[in-house]
Amino acid sequence: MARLFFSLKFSETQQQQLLAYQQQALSLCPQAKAVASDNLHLTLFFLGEVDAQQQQRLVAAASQIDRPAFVLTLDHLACFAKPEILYLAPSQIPAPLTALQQQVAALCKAEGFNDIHDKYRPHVTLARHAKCPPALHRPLAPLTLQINQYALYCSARQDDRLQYRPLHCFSLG
Ligand code: 2AM
Repeated sequence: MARLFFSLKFSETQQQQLLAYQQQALSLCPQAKAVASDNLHLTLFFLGEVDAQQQQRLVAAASQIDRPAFVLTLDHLACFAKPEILYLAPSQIPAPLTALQQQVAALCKAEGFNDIHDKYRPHVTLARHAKCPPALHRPLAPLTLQINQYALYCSARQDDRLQYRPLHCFSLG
């Protein structure tokens, strides 16, 4: 079994761009724990524990998805109280992101996985263990990212470090 999730895949350059936003987030909430730059991602669907056969079927189904690349503009910081995270998010959710997320969620549900949340809220977690005021909502200089790929990721500890590793990448385009 492996702990898996589908997520947009950022390039290394995009992950570096996100670091400037992470610095701003940490200045508001200094005790929070920064997410490592190579772990920065935007979840489409969290699966949890998946066996090898389910994984194969999920990859086969995701390979059939034919969706366009799109532009995503992240423009504000906010936080969830549970889990305690500080995140960067878009004010406007691009229609192609909604369509992609719905299609990915549908294939996961067809395989027997359920949403762990009531409503999908696209966000990039910048820091965890963030005890900040729940009303924290701060506009920032917009960061515009071209999204060309999503991936099935594995979450695992390696050398005592939590790592999100893309197992299969899927092109948008
Ligand atoms: P993330 O913050 O690393 O993207 C399992 O609970 C994971 O699902 C969380 O760690 C979070 O991952 C993601 N998640 C939780 N609630 C969510 C929501 N409302 N919308 C989208 N992703 C969510």
